[in-house]
Amino acid sequence: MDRADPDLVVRGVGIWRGLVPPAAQSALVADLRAVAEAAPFLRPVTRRGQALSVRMTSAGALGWITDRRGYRYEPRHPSGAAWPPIPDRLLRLWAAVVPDAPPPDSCLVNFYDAAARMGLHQDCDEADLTQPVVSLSLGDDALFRLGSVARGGRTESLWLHSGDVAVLAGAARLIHHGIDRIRGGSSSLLPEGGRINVTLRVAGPPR
Ligand code: MD3
Ligand code: FE
Repeated sequence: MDRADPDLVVRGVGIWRGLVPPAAQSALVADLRAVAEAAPFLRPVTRRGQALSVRMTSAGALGWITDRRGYRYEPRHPSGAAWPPIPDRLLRLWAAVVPDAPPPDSCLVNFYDAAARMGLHQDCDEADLTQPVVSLSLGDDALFRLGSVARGGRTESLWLHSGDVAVLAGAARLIHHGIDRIRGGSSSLLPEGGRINVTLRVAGPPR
């Protein structure tokens, strides 16, 4: 897991194709199962009460939550338990792709079934928006859409596959992005199918 340059750069987003090899993908799925056992997947709702189609949980000091009170980072799962620690394998992935960044304090785990989507949005709930975000795709292929920092305008789409890693840094950190579609049955990594996306972030204030 050590390739200095991304395979492609789309609108400033660096993408490493298959950076995580199949055996490591399986090990990561086992790590994430343990995370979900300690912090069960949630079906989040927006402030307006709209259910997201993506199920979510987190690891690390802070987990991203949305409910009737809105979007935010919280130190605990709604059960009241602290989020489990970020798996070491993911901390090593972060260090390999963003060696100059401080360690991540948040690991958001998104689960998509074949019908799930994520609308175009910006990630701006983190305290320091100059810190990078690292994303890892596992399982079924996903059609990823990239817009601009400003709202509106043209967008560009590409498929993400299991083992692909995206790094969102610099000007690309505030770009609009979303997931339009999951190609059900395209991967056998997850026995029940679907896709997991893991995003590692520095969410809290500098410490
Ligand atoms: C571009 N997740 O969790 S990952 C999210 O596949 C999120 O689950 C999507 O958007 C997913 O917020 C996309 C790729 C990604 C993640 C963060 C970004 C792209 C990004 C932040 C800034 C720009
Ligand atoms: Fe996002």
